[in-house]
Amino acid sequence: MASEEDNDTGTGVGVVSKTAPKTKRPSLYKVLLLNDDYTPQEFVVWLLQAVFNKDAEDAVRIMLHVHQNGVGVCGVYTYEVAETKVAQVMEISRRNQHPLQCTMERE
Ligand code: TYC
Repeated sequence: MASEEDNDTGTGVGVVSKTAPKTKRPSLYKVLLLNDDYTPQEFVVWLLQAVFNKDAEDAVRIMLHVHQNGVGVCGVYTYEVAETKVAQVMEISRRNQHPLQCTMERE
């Protein structure tokens, strides 16, 4: 493709244009843990540390919030990360025969 830069037939007058780079911020998703009557509290605390990288204090706080309120936020992530965390929670819970449920919701 011919341009001002690669031939000698131009007028010597060019157009400088600059468009701002479009960096669209990704949507974020809350990963929600649901309460149930059967999953042991210690398992939920362990899971929050293993899957969501919470320290022991935060893990206990989140577990108790879910226990008392029925639902709680474990973390906020981009779509694919949130999807992976939900899948990990469901799989680890299933393997341990706990009915623990986890979902995600756009912020
Ligand atoms: N309610 C459960 C119990 O008393 C503990 C629990 C907490 C279960 C949080 C699930 O997401 C949950 N053993």
